[in-house]
Amino acid sequence: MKPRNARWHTALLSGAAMALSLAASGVSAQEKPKDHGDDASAAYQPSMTTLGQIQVEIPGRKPGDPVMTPSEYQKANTIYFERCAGCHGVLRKGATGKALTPDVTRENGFEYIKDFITYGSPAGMPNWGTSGDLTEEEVDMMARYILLEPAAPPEFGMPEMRASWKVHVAPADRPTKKMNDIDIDNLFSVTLRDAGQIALIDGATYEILSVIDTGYAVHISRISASGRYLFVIGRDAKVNMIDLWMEEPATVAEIKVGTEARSIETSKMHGWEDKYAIAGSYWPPQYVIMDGDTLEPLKIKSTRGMIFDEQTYHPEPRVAAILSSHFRPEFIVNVKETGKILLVDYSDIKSLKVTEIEAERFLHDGGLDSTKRYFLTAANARNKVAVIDTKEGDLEAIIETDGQTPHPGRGANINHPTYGPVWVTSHLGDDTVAIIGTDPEGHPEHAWKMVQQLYAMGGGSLFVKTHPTSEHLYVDAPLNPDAEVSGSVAVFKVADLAQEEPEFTVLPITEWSGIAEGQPRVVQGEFNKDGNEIWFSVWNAADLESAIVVVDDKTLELKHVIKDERLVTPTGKFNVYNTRADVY
Ligand code: DHE
Repeated sequence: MKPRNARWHTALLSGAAMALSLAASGVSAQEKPKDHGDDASAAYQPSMTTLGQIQVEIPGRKPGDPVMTPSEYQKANTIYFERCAGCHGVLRKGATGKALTPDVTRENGFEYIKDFITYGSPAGMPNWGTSGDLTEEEVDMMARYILLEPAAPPEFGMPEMRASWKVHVAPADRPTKKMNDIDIDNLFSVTLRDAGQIALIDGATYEILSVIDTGYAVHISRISASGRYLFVIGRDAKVNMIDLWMEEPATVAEIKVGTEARSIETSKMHGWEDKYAIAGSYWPPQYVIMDGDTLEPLKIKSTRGMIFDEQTYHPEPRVAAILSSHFRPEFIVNVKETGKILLVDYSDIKSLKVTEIEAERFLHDGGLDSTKRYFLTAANARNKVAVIDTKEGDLEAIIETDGQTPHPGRGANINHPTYGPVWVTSHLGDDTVAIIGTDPEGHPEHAWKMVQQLYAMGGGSLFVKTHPTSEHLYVDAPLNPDAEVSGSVAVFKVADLAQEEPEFTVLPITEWSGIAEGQPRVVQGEFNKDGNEIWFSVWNAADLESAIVVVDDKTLELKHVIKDERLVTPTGKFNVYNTRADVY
């Protein structure tokens, strides 16, 4: 097979062996049919682990219901929330996967369902039985479970939120000035996923300054506009608010905003800095606006409603990415299953005004363009990117990315030698990288068009990254099945993008980390404040050694390896300055 990018550099690899292995695994194969993904997108589906732990009753029995003991039902329910609800929905009404309500499942019957769970389907249903993920008994149990009415997990409204809300240090008792000598703007908050903690790491000395307990399977960090408060959300919907001015930064307030959540953000509009925080949940489907000093919950809004195009009711549209507008006092809220982007005006939350923009279904992650005026976000299961004008408050464009399952993180903004300012996303399902023009003033003919497609190492990419001072574009591939690909990063030189088939250099990050045990995945590049170095997580199993590898952006050489027994499963890294100022 001819590699798609035959001219890629191997100079930084340990030897020719890796190039051979990449070509042999076909990760960048020119001949690969367009619709043939590398399967990572199918594996990257939400797991509702917290919901799975909730005790549920068997819904009211009807004659002819399959026999299940309460303990079997509970076990099946846990498996369903952890493995199936991400695609088929908590209430089994369908999301990216089909509806599994009893009217549908009973029509198909027990044997059909059992086979389906055992063998999977070409449409994306995994082969849970033949893969060995579920035993024969478990498949049997799951087939009986989905013939019954779905269990409805509890709601989580104001009484539950207030009961979970704790202010550990009241605003009046907090310092009035910074009490430490930390260079806060160059601090990194690092997700220690399986430890349920974050590490605060100094961007200059690489020293772990502290490790702070947070929510379960902690997910992302965001920083208040002033840079003082760090907000962290766990998958169990627990939010920690950490005061970086304290002598030793610590949690000053916490709250649980639901049962399952993924996103948190804070108000950034001039005049509203640090005033509010917002968190979005997968279950219940809602978002909550909180006081920016204390996390007191002020306003909860449900996202249940009509799917934008069909105008049919969806009972559980999950809240995905939330960003803060720099042009209006608004939060930008992605509602996944209804395909709506909400502009939530926080200037008067008693008379809350929400602009509801029809975009595309299955909205996931996204970020701002270099002017911070436009929000570009992936409707990932539809292979599209929606663009919102945050100044005018309307939809600017919907663009096909010509790849499978775009996953930009917040994307990367580069100044393209041919097309001017552009925004970039890679894909989970194949090796393509889509470059989209973002400059309607200076380059109107290229604006909101996919102007170029690159081919990187392979599918399974989650994040791209650059910095205004960098001349490079970095593309990871942590979910690629090939260990050498998932342990490396591809780097394109921005100047080379003028060529028809730009080369990329491969950085063997895992090899540089010196970790030989396990199959660590290299994930999410994050620049330091000055933009002269980029950090990558070498994400290993929880009981094995992980690391953070620091790369010199000018030379593309290894600069430093951070290793410490407290660095358990590091994944996302959030540089305070870049995160608060939306620099990426
Ligand atoms: Fe994430 C961002 C959801 C799995 C690391 N992830 C996001 C966002 C959403 C999301 C909605 C955007 C938040 C925002 O901007 O407000 N993530 C999900 C899932 O539903 C999914 C697929 C499965 C799940 O059950 O959670 C999932 N995510 C993962 C991981 O497995 C990753 C790789 C490792 C981890 O720590 O869990 C992971 N997600 C991240 C990171 C970001 C993120 C690092 C922020 C990127 C950024 O640059 O802003």
